[in-house]
Amino acid sequence: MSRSDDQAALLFEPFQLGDIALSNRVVMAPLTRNRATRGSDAPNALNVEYYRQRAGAGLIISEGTQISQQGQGYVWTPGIYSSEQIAGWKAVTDAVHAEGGKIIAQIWHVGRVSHVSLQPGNQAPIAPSAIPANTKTYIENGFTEVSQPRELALEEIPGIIGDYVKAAENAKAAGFDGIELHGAHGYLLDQFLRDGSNTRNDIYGGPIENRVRLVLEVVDAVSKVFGKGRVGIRISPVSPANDARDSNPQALFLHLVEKLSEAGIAFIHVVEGATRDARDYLEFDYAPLRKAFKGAYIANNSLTRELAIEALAEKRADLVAFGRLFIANPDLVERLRRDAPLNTPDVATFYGGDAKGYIDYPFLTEKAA
Ligand code: 8OZ
Repeated sequence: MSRSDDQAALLFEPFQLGDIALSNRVVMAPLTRNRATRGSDAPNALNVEYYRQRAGAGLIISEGTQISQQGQGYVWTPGIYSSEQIAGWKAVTDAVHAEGGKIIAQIWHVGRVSHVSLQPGNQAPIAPSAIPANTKTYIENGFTEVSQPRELALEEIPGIIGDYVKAAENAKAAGFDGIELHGAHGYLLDQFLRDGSNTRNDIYGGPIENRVRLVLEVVDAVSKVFGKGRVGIRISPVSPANDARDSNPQALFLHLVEKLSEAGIAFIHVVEGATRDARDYLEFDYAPLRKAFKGAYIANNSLTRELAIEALAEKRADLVAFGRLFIANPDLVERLRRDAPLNTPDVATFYGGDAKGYIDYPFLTEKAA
């Protein structure tokens, strides 16, 4: 029996994530699918079915969900700021709970990774500094360069924190078990963290202690809504996603994680390496983050069954998150349990479209069992 067979059982142990009781240690990572209702950006029946099918995960983290129209960066991503959106999400969380699953909302502000056509009044997207990201987004008629952002005024920051609080209240009203702040992939919070995108000279810019300020203020504010045992954050220390750059990610993220540990939130969710790509992209030591944080550590990025088991066995992580494998395998937990073959994800249907490539991936049949 290989080490992996021997220790595979670790994946299926129950786990207490802060105040959320999980039935196993397999997490469905947040996955942008661009299938919200056109016009309202509210979740719909198709989205309900998609999440319901995947409720076997110990925890589902919803796709990135914008906290305001200003926080939107791609077409047809769902929001959590209108009553229609809250009602749409309520149907999703009800379906997941009816299947015995748990689901938290990933709340998201894209900052500079947006396009004027998605912004209220076609205005410039906001950012810590007026530095454009060298990245693309997609709008109704296809891929496009992101727009030139404007620098957020100091006086506007309480309003942004207020939008996060409102989103957390809405997530609670929609029946979510908690929230994950999207602090990764070069979006607003990550833009504030990094000196490649934050050149402010007020209390939100400059030294690391200042650049982490917004994240920590948002963490505290949303913790008051949900309780810190139901709050976590996703970070991607070295991922180049959306032109995220920093001169010293090791020092930045160690300091951030120490502060997050003091804040007492339930988890950090760490995208290790380059998003959807090499896990060893750029040198980075994740062990100090794990050590510095007293809550749970969720490991993510291009994990296989083997790598996930290894991470749990070596105690490098408490939970393991899979993205693309969950797109193609609604019953991923069952397949991992049986070490069954996995369906291959179809990249062409990842973003936008209909039921095809969304809710039609086959489950294991009884026969295959
Ligand atoms: C893929 C396409 C659009 C957005 C992320 C929310 O990278 C995203 C995203 C992924 O975190």
